[in-house]
Amino acid sequence: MTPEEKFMFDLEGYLVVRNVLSKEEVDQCNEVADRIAREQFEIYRDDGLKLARNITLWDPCVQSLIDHPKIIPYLIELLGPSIHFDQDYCIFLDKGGSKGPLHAGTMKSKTELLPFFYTYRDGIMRNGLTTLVYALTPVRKGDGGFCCIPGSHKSNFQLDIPEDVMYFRRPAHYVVQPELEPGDLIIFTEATVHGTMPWTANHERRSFLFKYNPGNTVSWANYYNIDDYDHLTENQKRMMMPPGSHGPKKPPRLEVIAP
Ligand SMILES: O=C(O)CCC(=O)C(=O)O
Repeated sequence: MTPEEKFMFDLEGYLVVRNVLSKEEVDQCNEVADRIAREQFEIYRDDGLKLARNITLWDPCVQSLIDHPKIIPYLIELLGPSIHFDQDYCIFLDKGGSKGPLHAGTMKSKTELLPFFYTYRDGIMRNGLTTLVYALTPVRKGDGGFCCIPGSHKSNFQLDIPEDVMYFRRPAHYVVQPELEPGDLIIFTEATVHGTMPWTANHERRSFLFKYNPGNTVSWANYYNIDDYDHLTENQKRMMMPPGSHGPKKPPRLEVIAP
């Protein structure tokens, strides 16, 4: 991560990294999606939302995104050397589709302790659940899709965001929707308030989401089973270990190997 990227992530709670996937990698993922996605959608809503979980089982090219060499330095910088792969899914949207309103942040639940946080101390950024969104189709200004409130990971007034803004009934200048080319990546901490604006473009939004935690925390209750996968890399195996840091039954979590 460059000093400017660290500055931007600390300032805004999210970052757009351009050209993480090559054209060949994007084409491969789109070809797999064309071939497989339709039978896999767990959610296929009339409004245009299509969502499937465990897309890393679709094809080796999707599995390879778990520890893509270009993302490992970002994960280590933001989560520390021990990383837990929490969950993966795709969000495809047809015109009119949306996954949901603005949500997450650090204070959205008054009762539940969420594993969403952002802190900085002694030169180290520490994040809870951190999400990578790969764009497989273009996202232009006003198309909708991923949006967030930059800087909200540090806001002390998250509970005061008005409901009509949360539900996109009233546009607010502090909600941004990044423009993306296929192969671009958004990295954000779930401590940043974010959501999915209704999709307005004629083409399909295709995005793959990969979520990670520090090695001793978890968000999604279903852990990965390494027996479901062929040819896991060493880093993939390490990141798929159940979360935790101590305990007699637990094999020592090994640090992710930097490329
Ligand atoms: O549309 C997006 O990329 C955001 C998705 C999201 O916030 C979620 O799945 O919880």
